[in-house]
Amino acid sequence: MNQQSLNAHWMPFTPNKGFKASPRMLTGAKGMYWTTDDNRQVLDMTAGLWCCNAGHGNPHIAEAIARQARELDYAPCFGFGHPLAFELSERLADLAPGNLNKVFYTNSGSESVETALKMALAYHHARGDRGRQLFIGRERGYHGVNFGGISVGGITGNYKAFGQWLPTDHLSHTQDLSRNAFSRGLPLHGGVEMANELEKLIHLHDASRIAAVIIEPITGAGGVLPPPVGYLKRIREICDQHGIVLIFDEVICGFGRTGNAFASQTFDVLPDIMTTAKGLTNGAAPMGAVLCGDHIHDAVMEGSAAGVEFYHGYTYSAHPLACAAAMATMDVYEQEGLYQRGAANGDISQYFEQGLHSLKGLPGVIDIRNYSLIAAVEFEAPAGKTGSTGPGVQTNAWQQGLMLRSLGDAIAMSPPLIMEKEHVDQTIGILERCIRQQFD
Ligand code: PXG
Repeated sequence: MNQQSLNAHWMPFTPNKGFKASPRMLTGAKGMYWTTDDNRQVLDMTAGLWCCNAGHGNPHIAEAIARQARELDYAPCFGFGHPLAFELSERLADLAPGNLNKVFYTNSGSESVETALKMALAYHHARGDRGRQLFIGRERGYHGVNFGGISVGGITGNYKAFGQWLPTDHLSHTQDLSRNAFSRGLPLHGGVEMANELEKLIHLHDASRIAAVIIEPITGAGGVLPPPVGYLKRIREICDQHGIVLIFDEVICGFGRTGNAFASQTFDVLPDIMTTAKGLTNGAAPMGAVLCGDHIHDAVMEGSAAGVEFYHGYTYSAHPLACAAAMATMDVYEQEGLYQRGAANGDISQYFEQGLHSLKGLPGVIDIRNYSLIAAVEFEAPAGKTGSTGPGVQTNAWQQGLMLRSLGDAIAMSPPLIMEKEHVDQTIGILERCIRQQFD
């Protein structure tokens, strides 16, 4: 590709000048591997952007999308329906835990988050509890890039140029290297104590003003931080005591990443509202879904005047092609046993964990953390704190045939759930070399 043809595309979350000076082009993908424009095979340890949980190029998913495009390419979803949207909703409700039985469709994780925040407000509003307008997020939380999401999110770069326009406060993040560095699985220390910080925020703001707490069960883009033991349960208890809606953002955790369909099942904590996207269609079509408890839905239905009950929706909500992709994706997850494949105590997760922790002691490595099939290796920050160390390792790994995700001074991995031991071996071999090359 010549330089001219690279100019028009303003790329998202990308150092555009750097990319255009040295492009990294993906031209194909199959199973665990990308094909590049210079015909290399690169191992995908990121499942794209945490979304291709069944690996790439699954024929069942591809055929379902093609078939649907021929049969019903588009259907308006305001005041009209198409059968697949209802079938998919029933299937998702069956898959989800507890009373998360109502499904609202979006086109992305960011839109799922906005939808969930609005659902929480609509719920309180419908019940006459209209003072509840404030949201509690968490430092290092990533909830997409729309204005609600960047307000409840806790990643400075995402809002410093744009502001945080919703009334919010934030819990502290849960990383504690002094006590929990090199944890295998959930960190053991500080869970309940960290969750109790929510009580302080409630005391400060008053429960009558707080609509919802939104957190990722495992912080993803903020650095992969599995919750310390007891943390999520304690957050749930405190929300219950104070009538606060609990939203789990499962955009990354959902669809098998933690060894169950959803992390709320893995950690046995039921939220009132759950956001999903990414793995819902294996990344093959843009789609998100918000699942809410019957109590949330019913309160809005009962508390609204005749007519539209929830003034919200997208032109492409429940898009037929996305619904077809999601149905086919769930067939694949079920048939290949992928929801459970990454169980924390399962074969492949254990092998991955052992491989990762064998990197302990390498120069520059200050933490390794993992849960099920999500992991991060963290490096010393660069001297003088200019720039970060993750991008160097990521670039070097890419050149050596491995795609990782760099997150500040860490690199993250969230492989497709079809990963085999040979892929772990390949990853650890390249990663070790890259770490030595960067820090020795
Ligand atoms: N919530 C969570 C928990 C996410 O991880 C979103 C919402 C937003 O989803 P959309 O589909 O609007 O992008 C995400 C997205 C990274 C990275 O740096 C992570 C995400 C997206 C892009 C990059 O690893 N997560």
